[in-house]
Amino acid sequence: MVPANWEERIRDPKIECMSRDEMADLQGKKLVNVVERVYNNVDFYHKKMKELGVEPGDIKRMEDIVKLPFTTKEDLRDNYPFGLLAIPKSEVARVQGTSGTTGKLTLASYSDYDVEVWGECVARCLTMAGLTKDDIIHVCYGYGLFTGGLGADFGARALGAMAIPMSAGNTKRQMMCMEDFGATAIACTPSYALHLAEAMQESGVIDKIKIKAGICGAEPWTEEMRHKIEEIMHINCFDIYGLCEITGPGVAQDCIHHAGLHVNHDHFYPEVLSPGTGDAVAEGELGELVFTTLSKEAMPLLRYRTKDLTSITYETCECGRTTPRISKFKGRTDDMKVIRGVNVFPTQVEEALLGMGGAVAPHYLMIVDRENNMDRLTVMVEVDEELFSDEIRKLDALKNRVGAVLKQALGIAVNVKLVEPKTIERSEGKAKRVIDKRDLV
Ligand code: DLL
Repeated sequence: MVPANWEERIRDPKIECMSRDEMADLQGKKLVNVVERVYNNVDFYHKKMKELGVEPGDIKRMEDIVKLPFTTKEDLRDNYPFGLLAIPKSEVARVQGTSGTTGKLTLASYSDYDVEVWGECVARCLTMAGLTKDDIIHVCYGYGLFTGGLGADFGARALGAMAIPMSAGNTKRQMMCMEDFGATAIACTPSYALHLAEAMQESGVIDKIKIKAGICGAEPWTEEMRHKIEEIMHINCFDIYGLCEITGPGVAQDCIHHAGLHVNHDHFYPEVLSPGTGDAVAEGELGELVFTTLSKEAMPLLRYRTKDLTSITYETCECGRTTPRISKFKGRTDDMKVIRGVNVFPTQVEEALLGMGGAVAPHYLMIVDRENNMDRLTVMVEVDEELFSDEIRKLDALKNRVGAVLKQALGIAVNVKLVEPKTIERSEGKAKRVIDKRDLV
């Protein structure tokens, strides 16, 4: 068991600005500890390590991590719900799950200490966004098994700030509470932030609201989308990342320089690997993000394959933090669509549409189906209502322009469907950007 005072924590600049060697030493010690714990307490890891011929004694320093087995989402499902516990069930303080709505959920267990570390990591992120104990954080991530709401809440608590536990939904009420309680920060998905921003603009409350920062994450989004939200709300938006298996939000976040997301690597050791071979890719190259939890008590994971695609840099950031930074997520290996042999991500569509200087709204939906045995991609995009009352010629010209921009960005021809504002369903949680009907035909 990791003693509660195992390492220095609480927003200690020493942790976030530690030299590489010192950090590697700390991480190595923690890795030795976690490997010993899972080998002795988790049948799954005991067997996996035996199969690979690895004993805990073979793991002496951080570089030895490559000897360890991977863990996949399927392994979590096979051991659902409590098969990967490294502590007695009676010591589990809480469980959290993924936000997915299909099939069995992915469940993760947390001890009291795990919850404390989680809150601490979110507090570091809030601090990175310039927030202090004097801030009022309006949380509209969902509360419940999903880690968004509670994670932001635990972070606000660790920071000493005030949390407003709104959860998602009822935009009018959200705006009223934001104004009445004097919220200074908002925590929600980027798609919901955009929806709120537009609603505030429409109802004219934008100038009455004191929000200065948005802590947005839980889904892939682009720099263009960040600028859009920032521009409407006059705030700074930060990209917070996490997953329930590792801890909820708070695994990583960008600072004011927006030059990648700083990973809290004293607790979550990142590797970026080629999804095919499982070997490390070069610094700056795109690969699958893999995490080993270094502090987790209840359900530690070795080399967990997140399926999230990013790149990593170890250069010190302008802000002074030495923590490695991962690039804004391009997507997941499993939300990448292969359309007529070309890899397509929703973020590419978002970037291209938002790069059109306001010609179209940043609300879109990709529909993939088949016609004459060929894959077909249709992108529905919202445009200004006025355009529909204008001459058909203008609408056609815009449609052609959008088609050309998307073809250039994606490398395939796209069927464009321009639709009126609010046609595409708004999401209060994670936005649904793609409907793939190919499995159905
Ligand atoms: O989405 C935790 C979270 C809540 C993060 C609130 C940030 C804010 P899960 O439901 O387990 O947990 O989903 C995890 O969501 O593997 C990514 O694919 C995606 N994801 C999370 N944050 C980001 C982000 C929460 N900032 C999965 N950018 C992850 C891109 C993200 N994708």
